[in-house]
Amino acid sequence: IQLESELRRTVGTDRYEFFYQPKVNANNHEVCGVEALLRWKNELGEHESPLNIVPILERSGVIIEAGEHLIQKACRQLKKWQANGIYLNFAINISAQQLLGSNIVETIDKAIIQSGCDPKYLEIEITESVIMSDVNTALDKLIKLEALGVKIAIDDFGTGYSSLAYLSRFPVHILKIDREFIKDLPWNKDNIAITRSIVELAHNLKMRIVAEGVENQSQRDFLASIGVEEFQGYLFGRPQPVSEFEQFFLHED
Ligand code: G
Ligand code: G
Ligand code: MN
Ligand code: NA
Repeated sequence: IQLESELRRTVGTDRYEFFYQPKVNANNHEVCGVEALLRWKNELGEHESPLNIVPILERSGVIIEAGEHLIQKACRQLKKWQANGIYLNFAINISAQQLLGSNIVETIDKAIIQSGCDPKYLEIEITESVIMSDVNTALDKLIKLEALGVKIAIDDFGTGYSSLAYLSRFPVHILKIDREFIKDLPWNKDNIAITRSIVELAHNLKMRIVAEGVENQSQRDFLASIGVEEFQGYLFGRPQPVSEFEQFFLHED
């Protein structure tokens, strides 16, 4: 309860911050995008993980207002990079309450207009299980979000008991293969088969594939060999504050 009221009290302040993790192109290993990952600073100045924070925000409903500020913050950062000639895909995560229980379409539309960012670089990451929890509402929202010009990514794909054939009815542009299937590649025969078939189906459905949790070169080489377009993971970079991200990944050369 104390944490909840502290989270509520600090909505819209810089106690809510994004760390940025690079996504790299599988062919040339150049940074082609980022995922913005929430960190919340406690009274001691320590960064709390969204794994602890987001469930409390969701339960208390604070996620709606906090999320509006975060979406605005993300769009302002995207615009800032675009104004400096840096064109990266920019992914934000949207929770169940945000997608299904708020006016997310209006919130994102407003943030795009107020920031002046080009929305075709904005990606909305939604987990498969959130979509499957209320298929009709999710479909309605995703169609409206797509109409704003943003891209839709399915996060943690492969864990949520849906099928790709089913998801093909949804406006989905990007599929992120869950870390769980990546971690013991290229040794685990089941996961080899699973990742191969996800990639093949996704490509037939004209979706782009991102592998998350890429930690070593043998994973990277296997994933490249089966046609994955983008990698995200500790092999290429950890989530880090904006200044470090800019310093390490956006240096001009
Ligand atoms: O970066 P980290 O591993 O701590 O993130 C854990 C999870 O928290 C992510 O998988 C993501 O789904 C969720 N998350 C991260 N940032 C945000 C955010 O800004 N909003 C929401 N709703 N979820 C987030
Ligand atoms: O749930 P979502 O996929 O949005 O979350 C991304 C989370 O995954 C972040 O919290 C980030 O810290 C974590 N992450 C990113 N890359 C790696 C990786 O290579 N290995 C592991 N174990 N976790 C990672
Ligand atoms: Mn994500
Ligand atoms: Na994920």
